[in-house]
Amino acid sequence: MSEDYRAMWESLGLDLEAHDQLLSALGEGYRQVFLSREGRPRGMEYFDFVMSEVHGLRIKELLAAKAEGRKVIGAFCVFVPEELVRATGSELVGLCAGADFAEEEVDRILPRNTCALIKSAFGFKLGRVCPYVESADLVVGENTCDGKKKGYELFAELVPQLYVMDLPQMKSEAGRGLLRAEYRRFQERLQELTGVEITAERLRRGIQVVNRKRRALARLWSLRRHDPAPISGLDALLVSQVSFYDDPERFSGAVEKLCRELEERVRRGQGAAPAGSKRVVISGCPMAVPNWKLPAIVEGAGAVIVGEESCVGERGLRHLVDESPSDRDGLLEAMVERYWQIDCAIFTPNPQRRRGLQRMVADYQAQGVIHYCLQFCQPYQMEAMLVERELEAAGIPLLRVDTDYGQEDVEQLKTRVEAFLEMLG
Ligand code: BJ8
Repeated sequence: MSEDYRAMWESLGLDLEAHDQLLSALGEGYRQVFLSREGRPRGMEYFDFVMSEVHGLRIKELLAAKAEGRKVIGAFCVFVPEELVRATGSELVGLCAGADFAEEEVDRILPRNTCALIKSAFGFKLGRVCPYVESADLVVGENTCDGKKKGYELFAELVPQLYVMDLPQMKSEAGRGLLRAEYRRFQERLQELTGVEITAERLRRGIQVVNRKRRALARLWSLRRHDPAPISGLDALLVSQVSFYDDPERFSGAVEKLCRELEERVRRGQGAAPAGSKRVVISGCPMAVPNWKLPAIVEGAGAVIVGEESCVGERGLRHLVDESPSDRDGLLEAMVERYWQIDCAIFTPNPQRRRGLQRMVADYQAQGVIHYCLQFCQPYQMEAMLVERELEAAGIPLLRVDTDYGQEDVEQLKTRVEAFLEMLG
């Protein structure tokens, strides 16, 4: 990394030594999981480049945006609407992390039975190794699971400005009204923070930019229906992960280019794994960078992951916002309509998620589902029981995996995954 970047990280208050360690572990993990694999689509070079610059060039861009007077907003949940953020000329970045850091300090603040996703957000902040959180003018939390909801009270002590969005827990009319009211309140907060009035034109433009990104991702996912699948699950997951950091226009262009290449691969019958490989869908908690443990095990065992029923995947990134309403309220309502379809396990009851999962299994011609939960994630761990029951009734094999960010259980997971793949028809 150039000296230029070191000065930039120093200006953000990062702990340079700890940050060096993080980058070197991240680089090594990336080499092992991605760069060492043969036959990846050429279009993945863009995403490899983004990852190699994830704390470099992208941060430089965000700081340049700030120097122009624009704002950077950090968030932990796909319910935070990027359309509104973009309508103020601001940038939205995901803050979830997929690795343990500063564990001792985290254990002094959070209960031990907190999921790894929440612990790592605290660890990256306490360890001063995340340039995204340090660049953020406003961090947005949300009332979803209890761990996040209460965790934000403590996180508020660590960042200059934390805003918490209330979210419904039931898909009722009242719940929808709450989402609408909260998006209006967020709109107000963004206008106040940026001094930019969100007009219908600005909001429509924000919606168009985000729709393009989601359309490109949907095109990519639909190509995974083919046998052989033209892209590995690891590469497809990486693309979804990058969508939370990258410039959205540039990202959409890169995904569209990748899709053109994959369409050509489909025509030639070229796959990431041979035709007839076992096909699985992964369902459950979101996987943030660099959490590639389970997909690497599954694909290392010769199967191909053809879909992610996850917020870093279809659950969080599918569905478009209607761009046609003429006024701002109409566009905001169209946003509510789109976000209302996210079937996160914090909703009760949540039968839509199970239906959506079964649809994915059929669409992607998957032979089984691996249900992935982070330990201590009550919403997804509890819901796993219902998912398992319904899939069993539908004759779809399911493997339940509860794990964390550690590497201690890798061998055990390999054995379980291999046994599961063996029994798939
Ligand atoms: S819409 S999935 S991004 S809340 S793993 S922190 S649930 S204890 S992440 Fe999520 Fe929004 Fe829902 Fe999606 Fe809690 Fe579970 Fe931890 Fe989790």
